[in-house]
Amino acid sequence: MKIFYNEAHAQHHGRHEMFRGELVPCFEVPARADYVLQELNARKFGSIASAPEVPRTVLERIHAPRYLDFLAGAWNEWVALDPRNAERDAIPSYWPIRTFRTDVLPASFFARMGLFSFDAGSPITAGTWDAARRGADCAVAGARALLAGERAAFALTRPPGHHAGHDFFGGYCFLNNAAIAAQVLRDAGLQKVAVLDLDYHHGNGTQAIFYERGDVFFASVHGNPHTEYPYYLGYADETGSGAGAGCNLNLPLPRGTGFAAWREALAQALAAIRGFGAEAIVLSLGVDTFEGDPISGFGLRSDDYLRVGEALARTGLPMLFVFEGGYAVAEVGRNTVNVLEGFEML
Ligand code: 5XA
Ligand code: ZN
Repeated sequence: MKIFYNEAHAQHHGRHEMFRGELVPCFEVPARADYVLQELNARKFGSIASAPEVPRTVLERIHAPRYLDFLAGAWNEWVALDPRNAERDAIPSYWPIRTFRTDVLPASFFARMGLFSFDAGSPITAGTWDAARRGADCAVAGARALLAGERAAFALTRPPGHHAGHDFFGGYCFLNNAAIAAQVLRDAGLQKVAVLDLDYHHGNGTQAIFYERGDVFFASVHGNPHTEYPYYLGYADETGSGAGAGCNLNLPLPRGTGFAAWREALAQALAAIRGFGAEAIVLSLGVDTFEGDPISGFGLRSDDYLRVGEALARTGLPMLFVFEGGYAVAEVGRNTVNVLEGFEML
């Protein structure tokens, strides 16, 4: 398996996020990727490389130019407002919800930060843009590895991506790595691609990006949004629209779900992907389904992730794994690499 590691990931290191009414230290920390890298090295797993830089036009296949402009300049704008801002992260606190205008790009930095986001849990730091951009490079390199004939590749990167939409960040995500990779596969000539999201949280950004398209199937197994983040998307009756009708499958499960029920949902998602006729799968690999995850509520155990990898391998489809969530930091390496090992062993 080819592994593309984002060497710039630690440049994104948020200090605080808004969580249940208070500012708390960020859950999404550089150590997460460090532990995965450590585990890959310990198991002598795959060849680990850095990824070449992709032109911005590749990002623009998924993200709005004005959103990319905002992200690229956000930190400098923030610090220009007050030099003391260099010591604190930028966190949005105003949002244009229903009845407000979103066509106007306000001059105010705070107003634009709210326009391009949906929560206060995703701080922008000095290195956020570089880390996110280099992460997208890893996802693209992984997609290109599949196109070159690799059976599987892994983009080991953070910040994660599946909550990021066409023109918004949130849920610790800024650029939608999985969506960018799926688009690269399509642009290279694959007719049908699937994105399968196994993170605990519904990948609202990925769903929204492909919702009206018939060429990219999106399937997700996740915590029921009635009670779980991101709350406002991820329900079972969202099945796609227009050309994408029937190409979106949400399998929400209640908090407390264990592996037996979870793997049945996985089997259902894989059957749907097979029925769609996907030629490759981009796998949003979050391991916050782990029983010890501090912000999630499923009960998967470390050994279960080996079985997950095996089930994915049985599809026989080329697979690009893209790292997403997982905050039981000390176990995140073992759980993630268990999926990859289960896949490789079959
Ligand atoms: O997959 N998404 C996450 O793990 C982030 C959830 C953010 C909750 N504030
Ligand atoms: Zn998650």
